[in-house]
Amino acid sequence: MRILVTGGAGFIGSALVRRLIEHTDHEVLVYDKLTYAGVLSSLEPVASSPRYRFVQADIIDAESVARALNDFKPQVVAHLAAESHVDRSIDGPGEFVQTNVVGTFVMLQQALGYYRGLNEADQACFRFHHISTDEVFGSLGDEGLFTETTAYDPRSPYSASKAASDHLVRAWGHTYGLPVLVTNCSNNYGPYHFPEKLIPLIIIRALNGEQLPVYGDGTNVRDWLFVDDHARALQAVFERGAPGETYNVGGNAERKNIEVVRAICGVLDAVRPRTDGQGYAEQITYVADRPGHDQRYAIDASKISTELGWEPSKTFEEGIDLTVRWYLDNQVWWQDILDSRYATQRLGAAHG
Ligand code: NAD
Ligand code: TDX
Repeated sequence: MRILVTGGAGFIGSALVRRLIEHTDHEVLVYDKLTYAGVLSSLEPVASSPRYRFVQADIIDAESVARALNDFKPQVVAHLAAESHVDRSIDGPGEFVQTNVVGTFVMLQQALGYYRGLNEADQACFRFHHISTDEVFGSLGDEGLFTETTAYDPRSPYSASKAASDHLVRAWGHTYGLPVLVTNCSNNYGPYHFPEKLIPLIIIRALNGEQLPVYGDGTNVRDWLFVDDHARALQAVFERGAPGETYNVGGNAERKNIEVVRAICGVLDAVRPRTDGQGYAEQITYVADRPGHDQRYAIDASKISTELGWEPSKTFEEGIDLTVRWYLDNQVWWQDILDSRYATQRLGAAHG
């Protein structure tokens, strides 16, 4: 198949593209604006493949989107391009509305025009797969899980913009008959994760001898999924998922933030001990909470398991060990980001 991946230079998009080029016969066109979060070196492992192409463009630019669709003629649009960081959405929500809401609207309109121009057989194969988040469901207490029918209750500018885009995608399915798929996934982690997010930020700051900032009391819970498992889920959904359906994707790996930070410190203590004999946990510092900080997210992933046979392959302990070792072995990848784009400073705290 030919698969157009928006946001393919990002964390999850690049994992999907590396998987599709390395483990399938599919052809891939990455469509990416290369914002601060777009990192071309994440695609270096597949850049020389004849089945891989790249175009630098904005999803808000309807003409560029139409050109990419008509030139590449994809069977699948995997739409991952988004502003993705909750803290940045607190500081500057406008970009989130532009890219996540208006950008998704442009993608839908252009995909619909392209779809209508296909013959019947090609229409039957076409899928518009929208990649979204569990944050649209809001925040859980100690009990319960998000299912595909949980009511939407987004609470941050980021999750509100993703919720809006999910609604647009489903509306284009119901109203215009565009064959859409939606996936809502929990927190991803793994190699090539941009250093603004908790796990890479903690690894890098630990290695640099800096404080490890834990928001609030560190009891907030996230359900962690290794990014390659998410890429495998996305492939299962656009290859075998039923049009119009939503699938929740999660890692069955709920951890409090403080447990995540301590787990990273534990791996580092074993693999790269501090030279002064102290443990990395000495660097943990509780800091002012994120404004509107959601307490707990947790996914019930039984639908994708039962219907498409997908399961996460890694435990959190295996995944975090692998991830810490990847950051130790790939300092060139993240040092370049620290030097040129973002140096792990606090974001999103000013409005608390
Ligand atoms: P990311 O921030 O790492 O990457 C986003 C990519 O989109 C970047 O390459 C960026 O250059 C590109 N992009 C941004 N604005 C664009 C625009 N206007 N036009 C074209 N390209 C643009 O994000 P990620 O963590 O890889 O997330 C990918 C998708 O998955 C997002 O839609 C996000 O909401 C969703 N998601 C993320 C997670 C997570 O834990 N990271 C979990 C669930 C869902
Ligand atoms: O320095 C930090 N200290 C800290 O305690 C950072 C950056 C975060 N945190 C906390 C906030 C969250 O409770 O750690 C948790 C994880 O934070 P992030 O890595 O910013 O992720 P989160 O806000 O949970 O959102 C992520 O998962 C869902 C992605 O960024 C989203 O794109 C995805 O939709």
